[in-house]
Amino acid sequence: MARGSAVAWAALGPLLWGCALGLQGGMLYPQESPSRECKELDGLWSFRADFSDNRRRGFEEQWYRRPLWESGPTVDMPVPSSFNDISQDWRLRHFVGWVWYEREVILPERWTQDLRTRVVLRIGSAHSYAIVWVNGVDTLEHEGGYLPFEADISNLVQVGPLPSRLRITIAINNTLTPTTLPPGTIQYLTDTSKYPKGYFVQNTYFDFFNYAGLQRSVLLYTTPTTYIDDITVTTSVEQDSGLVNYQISVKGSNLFKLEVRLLDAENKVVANGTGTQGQLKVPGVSLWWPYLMHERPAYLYSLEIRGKGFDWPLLVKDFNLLRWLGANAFRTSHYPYAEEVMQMCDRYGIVVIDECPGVGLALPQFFNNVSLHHHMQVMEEVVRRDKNHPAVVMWSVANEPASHLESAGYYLKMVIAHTKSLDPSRPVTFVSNSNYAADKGAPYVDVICLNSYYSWYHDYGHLELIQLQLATQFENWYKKYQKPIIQSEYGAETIAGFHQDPPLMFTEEYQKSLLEQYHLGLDQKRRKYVVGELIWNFADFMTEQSPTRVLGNKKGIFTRQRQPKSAAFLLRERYWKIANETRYPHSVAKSQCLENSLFT
Ligand code: GCB
Repeated sequence: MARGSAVAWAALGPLLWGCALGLQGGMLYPQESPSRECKELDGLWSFRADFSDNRRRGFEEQWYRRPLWESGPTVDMPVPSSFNDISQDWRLRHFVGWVWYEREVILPERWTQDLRTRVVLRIGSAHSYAIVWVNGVDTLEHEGGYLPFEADISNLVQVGPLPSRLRITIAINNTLTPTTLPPGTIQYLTDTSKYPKGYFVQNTYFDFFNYAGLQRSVLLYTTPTTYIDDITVTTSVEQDSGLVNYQISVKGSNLFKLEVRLLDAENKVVANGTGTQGQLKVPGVSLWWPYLMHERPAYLYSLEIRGKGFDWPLLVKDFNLLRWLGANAFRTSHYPYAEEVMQMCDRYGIVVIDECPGVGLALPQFFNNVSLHHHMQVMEEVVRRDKNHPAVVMWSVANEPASHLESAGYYLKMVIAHTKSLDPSRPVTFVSNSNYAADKGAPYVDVICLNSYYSWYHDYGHLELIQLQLATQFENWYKKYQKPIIQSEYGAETIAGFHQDPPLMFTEEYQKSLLEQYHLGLDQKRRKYVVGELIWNFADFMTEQSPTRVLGNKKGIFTRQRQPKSAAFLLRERYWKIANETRYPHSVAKSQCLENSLFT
């Protein structure tokens, strides 16, 4: 047992209570403590893609039985990263099928000899289906990228006085099918006058490159054999006191004593408790509050992590840019981000709409029972992982599903209801681009989130129409549902360095003018029922190749290298202005004071 295990939330987050997860066990972020050790396996792994016609040679030849180099050539592959961007072999960039990763590890003797130690292998994410062997033994399988999974491997490593060398083999399949999330289809092209025999392509229905591999950290960690498996924290405020309800799940034994200590940001104990559940009271609490929170829940901003391969320097740069802009929120479009990103949001006071990989639900056949079941399971995994983050203010179960279909209406109703049963304390939404009169999922959401691209995907160049069309959009939706609305996407493709005045599409001037028109429209409704605006997108990002994408999606306010386009300065002015107005509603003259106080 982690003696005196501390429940260390300096921050008070939204309420979450009675979480009814169907999943077995918790998924706490591994942290070192006097009773827990971590061993990160980031770095170089051996790698091979299975280029055989049926992509199954690895299974037929049982590559996991022996070191990978014994069954054929391997290449170096960094973990975490997406394998697509690393090699000069174009076939790997577009590879669909099984890839194999392997890493040997030497374990400390106390991990293998002390039977009171539990050894766990944890994979931060593997996109999309993964099978894991430890020393050739089938140990773990997981479906779905973007979320962590783990297995207790004590039995495999505590096998007597053997050398403490461990071989971890992970086979990952990135194929997207009608029942994966996101879904996709494999299309065989059978006209032999155009395509070689057996030729197929992976079709996807979303707008980002299907990067794959071990994109987040892999690690080993230990716990005692009696251990804390999960913690659920919910909070509330009573006058100037913070109330922290906790529920702790202990596994391995019924014989334990649990001391609970609540630490503040400076590691000072601010409250104590005992037992697996209870309430801690913190008098004179300073509440977690979103950075630059306005009178409305959010003024939001969307963020993309390069190739999904987790990378600290890029992450810190992105948060510096968010602060520079004065943005206070984003949506995890369109899949859960790394846990380290969520921790940064807690620390920097950035509000998050936590979106699952329910993107590309574009075809009727994607709304089937198998997918529905998997989608619910994914929401369980998202809520289990992120429930204790104060930054999370809402769950999003999907982006732009074909929500005009009857079958989609039922499907969304079920996923939303399930998510609410997992976390009754937070609102749930999905992001719609359907017509207000046709949308079958909107009745079930708490907040309406809308994507629209006026004067971009239609009425090309006609910026003068934006205000009218935006007002119509808001009024129609509000009249029908009377729910708060977030403009969850708007923007324009912009190639940095393209200039034209008067503005033409693809230039920096056009992006700026388009945003200005949207902002005029948003300001009309901002103090009424529109509670957020998220520009698409924070930075340019890679997509599949197509005639409408010039080396990826260029709707970023920053380039993929994180340099500002002209619109970034416009936004910076707008966000700081809104922040100052809403923080100091009676003295707009203080225009720079907030900015200065935050940066000195
Ligand atoms: C959308 C999608 C987003 C795309 C964007 C675009 O509506 O939600 O994934 O990247 O439009 O730029 O077309």
